[in-house]
Amino acid sequence: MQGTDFPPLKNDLILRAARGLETEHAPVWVMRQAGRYLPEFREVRASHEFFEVCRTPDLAMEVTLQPIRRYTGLLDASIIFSDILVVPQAMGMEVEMNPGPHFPDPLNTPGDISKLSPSVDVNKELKYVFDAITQTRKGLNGDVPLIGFCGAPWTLFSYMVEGGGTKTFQKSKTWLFKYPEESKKLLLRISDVCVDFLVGQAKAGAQLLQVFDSWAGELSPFDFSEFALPSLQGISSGVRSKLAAEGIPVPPLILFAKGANHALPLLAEQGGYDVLGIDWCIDPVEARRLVGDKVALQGNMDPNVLYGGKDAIERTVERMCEAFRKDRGSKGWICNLGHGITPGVDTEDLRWFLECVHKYSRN
Ligand code: 1CP
Repeated sequence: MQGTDFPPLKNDLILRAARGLETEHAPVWVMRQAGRYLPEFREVRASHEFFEVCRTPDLAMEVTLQPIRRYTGLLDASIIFSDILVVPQAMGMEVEMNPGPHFPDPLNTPGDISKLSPSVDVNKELKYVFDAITQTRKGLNGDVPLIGFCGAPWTLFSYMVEGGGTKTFQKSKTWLFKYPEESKKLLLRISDVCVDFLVGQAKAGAQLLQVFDSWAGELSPFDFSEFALPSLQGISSGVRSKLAAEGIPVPPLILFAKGANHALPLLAEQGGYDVLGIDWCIDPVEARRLVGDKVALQGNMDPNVLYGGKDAIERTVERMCEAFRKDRGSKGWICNLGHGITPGVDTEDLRWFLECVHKYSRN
């Protein structure tokens, strides 16, 4: 909990970049950096179920630290090992991981909302995440900051309604268009749980907080404003006010609304986040033009470039660094991929990516 003595932080690059400040080189981390592309991760997973790793602080810490150890001095942040689907679990839904998410009993109609727990005590249901964060923050020994996270309400809503991953979003969109008022109520209910969950993570020791709206790009600009935006604003304002009420400093808030680059001006203006993540479908110069100086940016190399070999990686990183640094030097950019790293990437190719970022983003 807050007040726990943590080792002093030795690398605050990402905290400075998130506040729009100058950094010696762009801080870099990789979404899904603890994952199946790492042999040491697969080894842990061979003898432990996915949610067992999430629920066991020793194991969650171990896999969170794996990429930090392997890429010593090259990664500027860690992200707690967990999943966005722990929130639907805390709300009373059963979720299996085999190997993708599967909900045996999804929300088929608004009548099913009554199956959710009427109120969620995150300090009880998600205590294991808070414990993992506190323990991992100590285990990091101040080497790099620790990021906490949650899924965005629209993305979680789609899993809860579809019962798993989907290509068409047919069921979740049926809800939006057939039951708009019930959908909005459910989205805000998810948002309230996310607020308490992120507040708890900050109190447990998370030094930045990221909201993953992986399916934001499935919504039209109108529907994004109508359905996704209010719950995203609810999260940023709720986290800020609840932490402030307890006299706890608010960590930088990052929003990654994948595929919703059309919403960058709106989110920079009204989202309430310090950093906006961007995917690879927008040029960094254009993204900066759209958001002005209001927020820092995070991104945005296409993760599949990591399959293109060392030359392709170097050329792409050099171009990306030039674009993010154009006219503003090293201010307000956190380097990352434009989405999570995938299981087939060669660990040495990721190392090369990180080395190139250090080289080409240096002042
Ligand atoms: O067998 C395994 O180990 C399963 C693979 C895996 C991993 C490594 C899953 C299942 N989740 C995770 C960890 C995870 N998930 C992290 C850990 C921290 C890190 O980044 O290192 C994080 C941040 C997530 C977040 C997450 N889970 C998102 C948002 C980010 C994104 O990639 O868009 C989403 C959409 C999920 C759902 C999920 N969990 C797992 C899978 C395979 C999926 C996606 C399935 C689908 O495409 O619908």
